[in-house]
Amino acid sequence: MSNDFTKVENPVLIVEGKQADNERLKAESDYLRGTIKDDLQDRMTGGFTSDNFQLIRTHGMYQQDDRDIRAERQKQKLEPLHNVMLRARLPGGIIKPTQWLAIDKFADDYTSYGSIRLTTRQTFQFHGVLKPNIKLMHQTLHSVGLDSIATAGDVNRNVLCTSNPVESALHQEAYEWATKISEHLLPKTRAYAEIWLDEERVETTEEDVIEPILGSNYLPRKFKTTVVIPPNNDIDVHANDLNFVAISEGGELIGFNVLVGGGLAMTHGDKSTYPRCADDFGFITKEHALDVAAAVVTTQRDWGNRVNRKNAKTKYTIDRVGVDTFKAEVERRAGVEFSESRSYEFTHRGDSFGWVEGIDGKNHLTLFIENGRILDFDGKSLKTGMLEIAKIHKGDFRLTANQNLIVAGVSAEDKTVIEQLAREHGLISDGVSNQRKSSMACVAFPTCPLAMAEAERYLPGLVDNVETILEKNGLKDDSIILRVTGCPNGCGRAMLAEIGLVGKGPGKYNMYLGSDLAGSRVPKLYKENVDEAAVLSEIDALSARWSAERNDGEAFGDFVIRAGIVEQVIVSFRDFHHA
Ligand code: SRM
Ligand code: SF4
Repeated sequence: MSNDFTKVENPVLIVEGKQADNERLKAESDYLRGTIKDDLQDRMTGGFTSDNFQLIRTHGMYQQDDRDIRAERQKQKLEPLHNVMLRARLPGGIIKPTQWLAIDKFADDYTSYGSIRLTTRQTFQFHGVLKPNIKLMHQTLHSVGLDSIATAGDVNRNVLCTSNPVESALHQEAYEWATKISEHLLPKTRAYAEIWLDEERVETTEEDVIEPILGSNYLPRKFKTTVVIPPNNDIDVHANDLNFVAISEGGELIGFNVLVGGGLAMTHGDKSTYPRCADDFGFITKEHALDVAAAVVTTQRDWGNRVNRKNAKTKYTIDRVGVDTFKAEVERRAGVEFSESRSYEFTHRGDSFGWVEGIDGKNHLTLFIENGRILDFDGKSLKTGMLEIAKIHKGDFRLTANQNLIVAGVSAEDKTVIEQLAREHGLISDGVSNQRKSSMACVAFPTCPLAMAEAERYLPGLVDNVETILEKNGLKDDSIILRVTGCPNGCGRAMLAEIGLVGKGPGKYNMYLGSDLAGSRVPKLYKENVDEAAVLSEIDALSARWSAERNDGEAFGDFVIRAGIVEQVIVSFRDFHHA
């Protein structure tokens, strides 16, 4: 078989109708340039106008304003205090100490929140960068070998890789694949370099194919890819469009099982939207990874719904055309046949905190960073601590997909001083409960324009209360995977939690129960539109039953299903009903 990425117009598989406005703006954008360059010079507004508001996303930025002060500014007849959030591209989450020094300084000097925010997709965000400083931000990143290309918008996003610090050779190879896949699927337009780095434009002719993989209209919707090393599903495969599950023999990578079509977002009240687990297409040897990645992306590019953005992601395309049809098209385009899936098992998610020694003899320290927010708090100078570590650290840092950070590759002689710095600055504190370490929230207020309820700012206090409840119910050292997202877009991956709280309105959440430790199933709606008092009283009652009735070692999510508290949802996502 030979590979063939050319577009196949199969009318049956293309959704007819008036295309979404985003399709027009991508088509008219001159390969993501728009008029961003001119807009940057316009100081009458702190924001970006018309299509540029969307187009800057493909350069890794979102226009935002601080929602805490929005009403006050409106009263004063001022425009919202526009600024941008930047999300860096960091395949596999690896960042060098020298790079850290640069981003630390930029966060201090040019962001209004002064923080570095680690995300659920292994990278960092700056919040609150004003228009006059945006170009400098990209140039600063570029000067240390970083960029923010394609971390947002209708493209393939930052490629994740399991942060496995122990099996160094396997991790290294998986990480290299994550980097190669990221590069392979990146937009090829020079728009980013021209706008932010002042690169001269090289004129092209009509015959030149600028975007051989993404196409001139890019993808119908965002697209997410991972490389995962079982047994740790720390990157949550089922949140992603395309996953390469590393299959190894004797510690050596031989290939990947390919899982396609995961995604978590939904819209309250719209039953055509739902979370969905990815389907296993089968095994490929590793040399086919790039062709298969391109084949999945181009199939989604050509068959994805460009009429209704709410149903545009790969998960909906697969449900519409059928898994077998989608898979056969991927095989045809890649010139590869999937063989039977190799066996593997995910047993857990999340990070293991503290020191571990890798098989290469190096030491790795995983730090718990609550909500991924690196900032100097009262009594916990996390940002200064990270800066001090970066000044002396000779290895690298690895951001995890759970908003935490690994100080990786520490020699035996540097262990003591690094641990001392981490303790001095509150980056290690012995009193953090297992429950806190198993809890996660998305950003939400004040920066996220889509937030319906608090998440990051709400989580610490919520966990205080849950800790008290668990202790009362004899579960002090136990934990429940608890995740909060401020709206049903699901950035904190509540739809893969044992208890997922999904924002419905101020102080109100839908409560979902029943994912498992490995993250192999989506939880089910249990209570709708509940406030904190109701959430806590439910957690009290449910955890008391779990404590009294659980089988030996039975996790909370498994218990609620066995006890009939909620039904199990595994594969039938078209039957996933929500309010
Ligand atoms: Fe997300 C939009 C933050 C991971 C699904 N997400 C947003 C925006 C940019 C709001 C917006 O569109 O204006 C949020 C910015 C908040 C802020 O102020 O920083 C936002 N998403 C985040 C982050 C920072 C949450 C965090 O606390 O870490 C994560 C950044 C990831 C990264 O580094 O790339 C983040 N977002 C996710 C995930 C989880 C994942 O991928 O593992 C999901 C669910 C998985 C999925 O895609 O199905 C997710 N975000 C969304 C969606 C819904 C997409 C959809 O399919 O409909 C939106 C809204 C949209 O795209 O229209 C969204
Ligand atoms: Fe914002 Fe909603 Fe994502 Fe939270 S889940 S960051 S509220 S878009």
